[in-house]
Amino acid sequence: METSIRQLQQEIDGFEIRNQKELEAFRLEFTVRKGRIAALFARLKEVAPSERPAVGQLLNALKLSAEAKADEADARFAETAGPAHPAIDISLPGRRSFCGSEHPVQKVLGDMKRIFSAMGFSIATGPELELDEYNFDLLNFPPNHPARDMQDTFFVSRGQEGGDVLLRTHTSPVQVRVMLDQKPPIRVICPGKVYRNEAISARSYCVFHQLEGLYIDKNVSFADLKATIYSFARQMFGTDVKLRFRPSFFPFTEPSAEVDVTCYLCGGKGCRVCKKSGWLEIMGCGMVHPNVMRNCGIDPEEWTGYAFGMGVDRTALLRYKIDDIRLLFENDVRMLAQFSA
Ligand code: 2NM
Repeated sequence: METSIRQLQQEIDGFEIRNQKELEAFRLEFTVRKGRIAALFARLKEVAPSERPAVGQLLNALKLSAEAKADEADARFAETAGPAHPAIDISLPGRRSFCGSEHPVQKVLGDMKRIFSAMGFSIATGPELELDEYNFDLLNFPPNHPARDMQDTFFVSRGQEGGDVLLRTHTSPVQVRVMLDQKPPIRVICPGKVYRNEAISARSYCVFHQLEGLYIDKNVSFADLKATIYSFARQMFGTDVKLRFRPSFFPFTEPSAEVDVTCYLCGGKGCRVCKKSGWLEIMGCGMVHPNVMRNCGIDPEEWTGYAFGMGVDRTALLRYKIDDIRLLFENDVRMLAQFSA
């Protein structure tokens, strides 16, 4: 009996407990009610009565040392690890994943792109970080034009070799790149983000979206421009809208015009949105200036072209009854979720 006790003591002392699993195994083998220590206690009745007290003491010492070893290991793990069984309720329903939706600006841009694509325009894109040369010089902006001012344009670095770097203020530099790259006939639209350094309010923001178009071919006339804009406006704003072309000025077109559409909210009767005028301004346009053609390697004696440019965000605000342009750029899912299909 005493030999058995000594052997078991050696086994207990030699048992390595390095983790919860091993601690569990240790307890199952030695200290539980049907463990090996309890088995030795059960054999106590086989011992001669005169020796029982002494053997009993040995057994008690064995039991205490095993329990102390287990408690020591337990305390050690409690310091380093969390509970053996983390509080996970596997009966809880899982988190629902949610589906995204198209941004209102992209919905409007999508419609515009579809309409012009059906008319034979291809889509061109370009960098948002531009060179002064493409954003202004080649587009016939005079050196001291106010748009080149710090107040209007975000300059990223000035005095770089190759010219000032800026955030494009319109998508026209994309059209410049197309003209420099391709021979006419050219028929492209250029959608994208543009940047202006102006005061931020509910109606204007430092970033917005534009879609510009360019058509260059033989004998392109202002009548072609008007027909294209008419077709676009009827598809975009409704078959019964009327258009109004007002003379205007842009450095890159001559002649130039601004285009109004009869207010599609009040039908032209006059409301708060059209400021009682019955008209909404939708774009600027004109015949591409011969200087721009020449700057981009196209002979204005051989080719003519028209160009137009429109804002996208204002149409999105009107169509979806959003009252602050900043909501379009905050990416708040509570706002975006309202435009899911
Ligand atoms: C507008 C209005 C009128 C325009 C001109 C050109 C280019 F590159 F051909 F010269 N691109 N975009 C243009 C013309 C843009 O936006 C209000």
